[in-house]
Amino acid sequence: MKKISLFLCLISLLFLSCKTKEVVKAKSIAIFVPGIIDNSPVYEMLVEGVKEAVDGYNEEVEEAKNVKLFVMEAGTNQAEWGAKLLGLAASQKYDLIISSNPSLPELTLPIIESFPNQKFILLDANYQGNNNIYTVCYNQYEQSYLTGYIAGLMSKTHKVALIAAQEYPVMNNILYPYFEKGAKAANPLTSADFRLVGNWYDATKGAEIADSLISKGVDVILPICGGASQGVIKSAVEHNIYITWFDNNGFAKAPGRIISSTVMEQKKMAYEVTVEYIKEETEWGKADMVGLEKGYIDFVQDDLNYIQTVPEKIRNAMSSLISDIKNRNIIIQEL
Ligand code: RBF
Repeated sequence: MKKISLFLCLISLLFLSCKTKEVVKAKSIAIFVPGIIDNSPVYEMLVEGVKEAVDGYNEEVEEAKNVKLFVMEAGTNQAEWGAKLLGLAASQKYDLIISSNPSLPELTLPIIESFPNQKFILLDANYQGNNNIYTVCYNQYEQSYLTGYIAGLMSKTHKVALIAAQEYPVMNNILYPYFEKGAKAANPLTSADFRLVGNWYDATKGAEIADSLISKGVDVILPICGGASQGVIKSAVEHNIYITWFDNNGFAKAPGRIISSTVMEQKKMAYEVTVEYIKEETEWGKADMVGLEKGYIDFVQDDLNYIQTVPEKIRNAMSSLISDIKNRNIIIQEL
């Protein structure tokens, strides 16, 4: 009798321990970088934010509950992104794939059809109503307008330009038009040129385009071209013209030449959405929109390089425009 009850006891212990294991099943996350991390602020911030959230969580919990993290750099050949993303989902190793790019929702939809358990959090993207996807989109109307506005105020030749890596809907419908709008609002005489590198990495081509724009009188350039931006900065330094920087704080890249940093708080956002996911609080199917008012778009005003490079009068004009947008006295464009 004693033997039987010992046996039953052992069985129930075994059962309990299996159950406990099931409860603590650790989550696994993959970051899908559509491009290369280096020199792409949006991707640098994405990876930093997710890593910080995972590391912070793992420090607090027992090892069995540790969230596993894998980073995939999909590279610059965009034709391969779909297959690489599909490969990640098909491995069924990752509960969540987190990424950042406006073109991502389109790539995930056929994958979700085949792998209905695969969840995606997509930043810098906008897609509503699919229960496997949660997106966050930044108000880039505000971000581009503010950038154009300071470019227009600082240009002495009244010729500014945007050098883009490639054309895409957000670039063609928001980033360039609102950069131009801001520049003209600052000074109606301003013209805003638009040039394409053709990829997100070629710094030599970036420098060539900048050189040619400068030879035509352009004296403020906004580069949105990943690694190619390095070439644009090099040219700006050589010719003593100005750069307006986008997405993160770029003042240190060329002190005295960078006149603004219009940032998206993607690191903070990546951190927050990862924590939310780990806590199982993600609002699947939702598309969040955030801008200046909520603090996820910002214009850096306290950097010493900004204060030293931009005259006080122009800094005051920027400060009052920013307050007007925050207080909704001026609405650039609702999302
Ligand atoms: N931004 C980068 O900084 N690096 C990239 O490699 C990059 N690749 C992109 C590829 C595609 C197809 C699209 C639509 C956008 C890409 N972006 C990239 C731009 C990014 O999503 C965002 O629009 C800009 O960083 C401006 O905020």
